[in-house]
Amino acid sequence: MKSQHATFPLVVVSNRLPVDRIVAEDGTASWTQSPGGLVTALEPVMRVNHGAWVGWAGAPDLDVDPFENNGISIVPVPLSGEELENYYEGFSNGTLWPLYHDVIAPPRYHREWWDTYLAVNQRFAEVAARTAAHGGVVWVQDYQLQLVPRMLRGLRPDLVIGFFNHIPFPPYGIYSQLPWRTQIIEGLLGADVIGFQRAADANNFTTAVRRLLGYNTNSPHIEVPVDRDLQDAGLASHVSTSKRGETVRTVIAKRFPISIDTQSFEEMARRPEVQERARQIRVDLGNPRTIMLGVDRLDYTKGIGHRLKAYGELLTEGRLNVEDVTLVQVASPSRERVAAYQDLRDEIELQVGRLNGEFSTISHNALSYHHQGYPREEMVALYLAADVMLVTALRDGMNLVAKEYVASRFDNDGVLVLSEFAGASDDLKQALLINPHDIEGLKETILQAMAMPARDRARRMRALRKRVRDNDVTKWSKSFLDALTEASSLAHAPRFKSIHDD
Ligand code: GDG
Repeated sequence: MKSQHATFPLVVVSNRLPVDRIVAEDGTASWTQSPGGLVTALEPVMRVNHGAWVGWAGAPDLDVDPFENNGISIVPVPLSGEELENYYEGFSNGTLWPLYHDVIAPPRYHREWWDTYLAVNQRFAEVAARTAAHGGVVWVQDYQLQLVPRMLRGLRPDLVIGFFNHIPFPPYGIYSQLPWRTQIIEGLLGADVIGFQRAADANNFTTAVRRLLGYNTNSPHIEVPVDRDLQDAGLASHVSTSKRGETVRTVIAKRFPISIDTQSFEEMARRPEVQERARQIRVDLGNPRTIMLGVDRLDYTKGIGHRLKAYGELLTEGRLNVEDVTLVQVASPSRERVAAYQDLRDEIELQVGRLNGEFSTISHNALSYHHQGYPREEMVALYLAADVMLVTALRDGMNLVAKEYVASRFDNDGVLVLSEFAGASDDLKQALLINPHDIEGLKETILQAMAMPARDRARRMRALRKRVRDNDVTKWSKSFLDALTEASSLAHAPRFKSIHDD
């Protein structure tokens, strides 16, 4: 048990801390901030509020004391190798991930995975409870930690608690498979505000609450009966009496679509060396008329196989020619210890090998495939070089790649082909929207994108850019934190400062 440490008015809790541990050759360790939209968005507000970030440090059995990094207090939660196998690779990525993505892959239900998920969530809740100041705000992130809100409320009824789900929430017919479906719903309802990417996700959640618990709902509000023990002890905050005469807390469940740090992508794209790199990429690819691009974590939800199938058929049918077109696919390594991901890699690489074997010439490759991660600058150069961006996810909470492509195209050029099953399609209506299961439709849309006149490309891109400029990640975090502030003022807790306060 760690000694009592400082407490903070704003605490973010996520599976992974926003820092990476670097060990030098001489064995000395240091920390660097890992790049990511979430930390970029939350950094300013956390600095102003002396915020703390609770999470796992990225290596098994690493037990380090809290420390400060870039003005944010970092509070590590240690996890053993076995816990990571059961809680992270097992329950989070072998059960919840496929279940929440419409069972694209079969979810696996193991009681020992669940037991560890419960124990690890309890540990996160305890660390968060020790870290938050009286009346403070705690914002829990994502599907690995769905039990934390309720556990935390039990430990610290004075807190204002938010939860944001980065992935979809499935329809009840699918969700109801989960043997622990009621516990998860109850876990989430410990929060005051529960955020989802799409209105459909919030609706699915609310339906599950009604079906499983029978609570009164009036979107976006859910009435959650308050534990009588807490009431008697005077510990229940923000309660009212429902029409049925019960004492209830009101929980808000609604859409808060996440975004990116739009400005930083545009700034990077405007840098002369990034533009030069984009030109060089085109030359290195043999100066094709059209460069198409896919950028994804190598994940079965991203529809990479569907994309390759459509592209391969267009080549086979002679409707595309490798002298004119190249598809660059960045498939960054992901969850490599989970069996389904190893199988997916084999399948995709078989497809890539076949297409290149059959269609590439000495001077032109059908596919330029990369199973590696790249620096942000290289990604932006690729976005700038790509005439057509292919986002063909079978199911995706949001899909930030689609927004990053748009943010980078300050030249108002390029065509975004976007799956209607990605949350981003709610906002980015000026993209060419596709159903990735409809291979014929996808093929037609690829050809349409390649043939689109410059004026139409510019018109669509300008409209897309306005959406992404007007709705960046700072606006997202502000609207979520504002909803929490409102909940906190109702609960008579001290209001924490927004970055927009003087
Ligand atoms: C989850 C949800 C939701 C990828 N390869 C490289 C690289 N990336 C970056 C992209 C983008 C991020 O990773 C991927 O974000 P996505 O949103 O596309 O997808 P997930 O990783 O599945 O994220 C998703 C998101 O959470 C946020 O709520 O949108 O639906 O599944 O930023 O650029 N970045 C660099 N090198 C790479 O090789 N530098």
